[in-house]
Amino acid sequence: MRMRRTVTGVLVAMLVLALPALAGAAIKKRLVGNFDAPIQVFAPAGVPGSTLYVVEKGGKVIRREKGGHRTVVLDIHGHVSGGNEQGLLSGVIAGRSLFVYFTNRHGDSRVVRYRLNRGLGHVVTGSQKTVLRQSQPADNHNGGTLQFHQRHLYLSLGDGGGGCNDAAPGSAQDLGSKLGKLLRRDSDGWKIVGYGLRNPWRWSFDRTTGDLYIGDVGQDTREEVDFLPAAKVGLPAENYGWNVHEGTVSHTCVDEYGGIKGSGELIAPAWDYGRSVGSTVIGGYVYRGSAMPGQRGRYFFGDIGAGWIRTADARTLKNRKTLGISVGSLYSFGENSRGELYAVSGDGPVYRLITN
Ligand SMILES: [Ca+2]
Repeated sequence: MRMRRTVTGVLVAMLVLALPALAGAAIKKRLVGNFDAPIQVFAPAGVPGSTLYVVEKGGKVIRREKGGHRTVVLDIHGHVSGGNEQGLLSGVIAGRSLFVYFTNRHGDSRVVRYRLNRGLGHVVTGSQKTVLRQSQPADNHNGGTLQFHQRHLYLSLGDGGGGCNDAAPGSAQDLGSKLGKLLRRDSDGWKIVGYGLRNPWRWSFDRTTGDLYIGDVGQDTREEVDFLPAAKVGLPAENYGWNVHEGTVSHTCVDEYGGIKGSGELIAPAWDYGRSVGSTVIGGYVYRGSAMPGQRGRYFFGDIGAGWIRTADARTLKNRKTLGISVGSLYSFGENSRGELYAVSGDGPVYRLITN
């Protein structure tokens, strides 16, 4: 009897232990460090996997290295605005250039390039050059992430704010405006790569395939993740539909400022969701690292309003799973040089996502 009970107990224990393995190893968050309102993290190719550049909303870029050693790479706190959706919002390093995207003291958007020293640890004094100037009619929808991909700098810009694209009326469908766009910097200036975006706060390229994923924050109805295969990235620009379409729902805005414009292919979201699921999508990354082998090829994203983090199949966004972790004030995901994933909380913590 005692033996039988023991055997049964062992079997139950084996089954219980096997379940997490069947479902994929549980994902955990491991604290990297606390920062002052961190808003994004990134790392250029070639730096060690332990090196992370942390963008602080107040105006600093901090390099965090193995053992926790920190260096202030850039400090422009005197030049950025401090509104809710304003500040230093994104950065990226390409070669020895550091590009930063921020709202200046007047609330207008700027992209500035700095030269870095050989060790990529500090900017060279006097090296700054403004490479984008965009006036902002309102303090919200400054959506914006810089990415560097195949020798080009990219930036997402929100529609200028207000409800229903009212602050810069109809900007997202206006091919003469940089607002509500995904932009690429070419040798002869900024080109529109995508339009009809509302507030593409966080977006990324799949570092392996070059596919594009955009988390476009919705208004009152739908949050969406847009997908574009690598072969379509570039001209002609695709149309993501705002403000005629909010996710898969149409005509949520009364004034559509002339409706759909241009000849861009209309791209429906790969996945969109309503208010019962979340309220502010935070676009993430397709995981290409090695620390979470069961997650390779899965797209990680979140919702700052609902507080969840999910994974989904790349491309289709199907087979979605909610992770058993949450990150308060989730402003961004980020990758290190080896494709390991991080989650950034505006409350201070930066976490690495791991499975052990
Ligand atoms: Ca859309």
